[in-house]
Amino acid sequence: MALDAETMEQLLDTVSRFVRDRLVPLEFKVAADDAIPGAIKQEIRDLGLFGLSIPVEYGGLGLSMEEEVRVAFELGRTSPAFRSLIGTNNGIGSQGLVLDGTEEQKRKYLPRLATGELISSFALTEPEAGSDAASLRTTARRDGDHVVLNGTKRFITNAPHAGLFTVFARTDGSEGKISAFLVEAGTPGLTLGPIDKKMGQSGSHTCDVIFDDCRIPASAVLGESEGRGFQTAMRVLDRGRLHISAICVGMAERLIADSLSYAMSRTQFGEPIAQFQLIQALLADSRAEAYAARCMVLETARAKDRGKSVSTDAACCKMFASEMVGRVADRAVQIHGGAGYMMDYGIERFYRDARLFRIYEGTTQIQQLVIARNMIREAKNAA
Ligand code: COS
Repeated sequence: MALDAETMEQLLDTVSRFVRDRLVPLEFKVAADDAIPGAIKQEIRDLGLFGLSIPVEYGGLGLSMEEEVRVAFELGRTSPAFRSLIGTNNGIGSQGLVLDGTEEQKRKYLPRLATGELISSFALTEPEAGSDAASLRTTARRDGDHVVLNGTKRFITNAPHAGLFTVFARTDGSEGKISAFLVEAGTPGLTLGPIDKKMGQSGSHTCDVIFDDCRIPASAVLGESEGRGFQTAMRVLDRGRLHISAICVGMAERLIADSLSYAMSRTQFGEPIAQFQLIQALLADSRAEAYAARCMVLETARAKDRGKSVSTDAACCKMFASEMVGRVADRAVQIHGGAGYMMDYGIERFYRDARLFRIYEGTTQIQQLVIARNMIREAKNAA
């Protein structure tokens, strides 16, 4: 544990109150404006939420995985756009640096990521390389003391706001293996596409990142050596998948609370609908599934903190929790009936927002593949 029990409880209490009192009341506005108010961004910075997972020596809170997922349970209880704002700095945008960056690279960027002064993005996905991340085509050609990047990255979360990109590209100096590069916004040859129009998660932004003869110093390769980028990406995703799972749990718990409260106040056939067993079944199924996901996430986070490799279990969590919140959101719409379908109640917004969880940081099908492949490998190793 990074924090003592009392400090951790205080942090959870602060985040929980911040979510309830400051963020939840803004959900409709953020969705309508497709933007998080500047004052709220500053409050999020002041709370230290950009640096949850960044080590203390670089200005972050340095939370353990268990502590991080417990904070994520709280953050999940509101529109995911708020979480997305801090998501890349805590997850896929910073963890490559934390895991594999040189000391100089960490000192240069992590303190500003921890405060939220700098936003980071993880540029892996391409138009032709989504689930098959290893087939990416962006190239990194060595030219003296420089590297020249060419290619297009797609659906890159927070790219419109990012000051730093971790870019995955195929290097000629490492027999076509993938390397990760730290590229700053404003570098000539780096341009952004228009902001994508999405099904949900308004207030969180993605866009293409285009490299056209973008020259960066050769020292911008993440870590000491070329050719290790794919492993870095996979390790970053192992961690990110746990964080996303915890967000799914938080959202499910929020939807269950809203559904219960609606079912207890909405009267039909002369009784609150919560009295009807068919509604009770919907509530109970959601509660049991959310509880199962919470337990899985905590158990896997604790195992990671003990130093265990959790690639398989993190994939199990991501698969189960993201599918679970999809079912819970669907039941929440059903319990709310016509009101669940109307924009004024906000439930349909969560239903759309939740859909992304089964897709990003590895689709459900990719999690299945990771789980089964690891099972087969372990069985072969044990034989
Ligand atoms: N940790 C460390 N290294 C890992 C790893 C992990 N969790 N998973 C794989 N690797 C390593 C392997 O050990 C292998 O290393 P060597 O080349 O040294 O042997 C290398 O990475 C390639 O692994 P593998 O052969 O399994 O790669 P594949 O291309 O067959 O498939 C999947 C890998 C499908 C699992 C990967 O492409 C993936 O996760 N895809 C989804 C991508 C994703 O989540 N995209 C979302 C974008 S970010 S929002």
